[in-house]
Amino acid sequence: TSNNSLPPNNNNVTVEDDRTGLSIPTLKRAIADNLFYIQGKFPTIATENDYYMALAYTIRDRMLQRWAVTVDSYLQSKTRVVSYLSAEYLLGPHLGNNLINLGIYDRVKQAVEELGLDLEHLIAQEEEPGLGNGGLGRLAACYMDSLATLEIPAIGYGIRYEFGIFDQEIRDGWQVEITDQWLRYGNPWEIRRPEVTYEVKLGGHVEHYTDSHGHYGSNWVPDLVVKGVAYDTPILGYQVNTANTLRLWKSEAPESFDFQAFNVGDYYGAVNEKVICENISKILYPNDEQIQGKELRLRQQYFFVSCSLQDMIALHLRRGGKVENFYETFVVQLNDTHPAISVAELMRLLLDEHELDWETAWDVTTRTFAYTNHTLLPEALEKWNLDLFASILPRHLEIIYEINRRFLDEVAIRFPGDEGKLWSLSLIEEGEEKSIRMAHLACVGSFAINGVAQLHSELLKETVLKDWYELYPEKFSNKTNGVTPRRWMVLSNPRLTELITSKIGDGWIKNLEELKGLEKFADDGAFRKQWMDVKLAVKKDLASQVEQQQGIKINPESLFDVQVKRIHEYKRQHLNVLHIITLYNRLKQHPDLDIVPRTFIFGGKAAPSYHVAKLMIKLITSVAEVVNHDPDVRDRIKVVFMPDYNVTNSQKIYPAADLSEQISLAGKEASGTGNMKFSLNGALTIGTLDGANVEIRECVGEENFFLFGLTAQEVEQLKSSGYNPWDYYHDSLKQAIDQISSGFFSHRDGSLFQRLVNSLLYDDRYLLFADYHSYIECQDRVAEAYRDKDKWAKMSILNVARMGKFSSDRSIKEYCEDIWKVKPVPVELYDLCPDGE
Ligand code: H2P
Repeated sequence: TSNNSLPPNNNNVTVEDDRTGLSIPTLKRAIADNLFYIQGKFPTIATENDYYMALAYTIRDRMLQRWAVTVDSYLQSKTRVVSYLSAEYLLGPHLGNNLINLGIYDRVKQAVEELGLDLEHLIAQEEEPGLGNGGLGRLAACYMDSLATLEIPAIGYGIRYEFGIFDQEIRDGWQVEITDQWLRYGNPWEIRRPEVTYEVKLGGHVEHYTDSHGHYGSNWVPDLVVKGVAYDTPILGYQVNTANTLRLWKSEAPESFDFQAFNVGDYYGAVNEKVICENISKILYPNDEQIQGKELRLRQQYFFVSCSLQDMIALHLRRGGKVENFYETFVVQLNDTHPAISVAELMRLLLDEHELDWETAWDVTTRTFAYTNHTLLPEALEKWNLDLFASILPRHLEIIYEINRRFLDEVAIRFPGDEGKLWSLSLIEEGEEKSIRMAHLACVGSFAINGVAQLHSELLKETVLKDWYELYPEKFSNKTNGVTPRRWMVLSNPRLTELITSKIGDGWIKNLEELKGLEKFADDGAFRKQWMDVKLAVKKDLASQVEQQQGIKINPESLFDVQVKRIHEYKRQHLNVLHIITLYNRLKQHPDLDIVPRTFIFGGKAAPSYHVAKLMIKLITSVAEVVNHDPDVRDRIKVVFMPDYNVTNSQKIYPAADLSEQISLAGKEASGTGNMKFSLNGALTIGTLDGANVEIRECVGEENFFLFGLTAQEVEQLKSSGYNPWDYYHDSLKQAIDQISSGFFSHRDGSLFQRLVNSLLYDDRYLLFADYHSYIECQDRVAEAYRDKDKWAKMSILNVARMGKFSSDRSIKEYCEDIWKVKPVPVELYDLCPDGE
């Protein structure tokens, strides 16, 4: 790969550096070079993955100067840095996104082609880091993209799980979980920083002492110390120099301790402890019902929080800051309560390690944190059993007691004689089993609290955080979620990106409001046709993928009706199934009925121990089997369950959808972000007035949105007046339910779905029956609308044109202005090691 005829080194000729150059020959040479010198392979024996790795290193090289300069400039500057603390990051593959953000997608495609390779195949080689469960982790990833694009000094902290969210296979219609070995072939995007390590204590007891100056102090004597090692990944902004850092912690055993064990001759004991240490960052916990009481999860949360806060303090001191001014360097956003232990940990670090007094430490702490809530479901609010907590974090328990004591004094002054208030606001839940309420810890320790959509933020103030709102109304605000148009349009839907750009230029990629410019083409017949041609082409791609992977033939001209998200009863995938069965029964009754052909597409994972969710998957696949094979249906309906729904797969699904199913029970979905991705890609929404659906409908116009179902308020009324599912159990709903319970879809096995059916008949917490008729009626309107393709095209164009609000850039700007008080700091590239140094 050497170049024998180097141009003469005079000032008229630029010699491109093989690690930074962007010309096609240089890129080709760099790829070949990395293939040989990093992968150790000749082209003749290289696998596609070898080429992917060679390309990934080639691209990483081209990011490094931006990254190093960005980090350096934050250290030099005095401006505040946003620290995003999240136990989950659902990043999706990096390669394609980095090419887009560097603005070199096309030239790299050409270089790769000239080497006889296909860029899309190489991109598909990447194993995505599935370090999250769903929307919450994906939101963190979109926010990292926007922070960098908006040139905001920021760092994301999290856990480098060795195993991310499980891979899902479908066997005999059931979900089977497979360990996600995403690091199997190495990860070219991360850099291990062995010098950036912190010790984290666990367990043991606390000793109190008074020193010679009469100062009272606490000494935490742990029974285990683990080491956190930083792994850094650059997060590039879109066509800016900023490359922020995502710093993920891996747990390891401290070097010291093998020796101790050797001294006492306990070799196996030492190995065992090493395993215990390494286990902490081993695996991402699925979003299970029974997450509470999982000791390892508490250790994980504390582990990453402690490493991150120690790191921030170290960086702050390195910038020359004083510890009592910590909040001037960092503002820390808590992504849900997973990192809420931060409040007690920062107090501990300030009190015990940096010897601040309580008042100063508390002042610093409460100027540092802000908390985002992501759910109203009471069962999802984290609580830790007090004894469990005490056994892992004895010092933090003391600190929490002290925070609580002082806080409750304040409450008692505000609400004299109101025992109920003390009880409901306390950080400790009393009762048979005492526990620590992590949301309360987050609320008391944060200067700002926000929900993730208007409705959600309102409901927070009326329900789960009502007493907190009463106490601290000024802390509350709303920050409606958003998604990054770079991944969710430019990367995943190049055809639509090109069409839009041909009409309004490419400014919308950074300023999504510019999509408004499309409105004036909504009545242009030729444009509508182009629009629908793009949609059809994308649908054909998905159809051939489905046929290839599952052998199911689907009609690209049919209405693609899609529901992809975690499987959960409140999200009501089974309501969608009831509609499918209803349509099927209509066809059986009137075989020649003229219906709009539909393809129902599902995707999503069920938490491994959430049995009803797994049964919902089995119901979908069982109904699919019957419907897809019944000759009377004549291919007018098809049902597809796409296995292993993840970021990679979803990038192919959103662009192909005609109809977006956002059918959660009103008041249950905090925001949703899939709803935004669909609408941005031209799907129309059928949805309830829940989460961000409300705002999407406001923006796109009610005439361009299919609304059904009870409102959150009506849900509450109906529930308090005594809801009875049997009141709705008649006609087509009864027929559908009876078929499920008679075994019609399960080879006459009437017991298979009994648990699911009973949960509906005898409880129906999520009011499927109450919303059923409204849903079916609305679906009929959808079908009628789809018959008029031209009108549909107009509605679809208007949906896209009016989605400008839902960029994560807008969300991040709001966080910056209202909560973080930070401004963009453009990064200027400079030579970090000029010649001769
Ligand atoms: C959750 C909420 C969504 C919200 C998302 C991000 C926890 O995601 O339920 O309504 O949009 O956080 O704020 P999910 O259900 O997808 O896991």
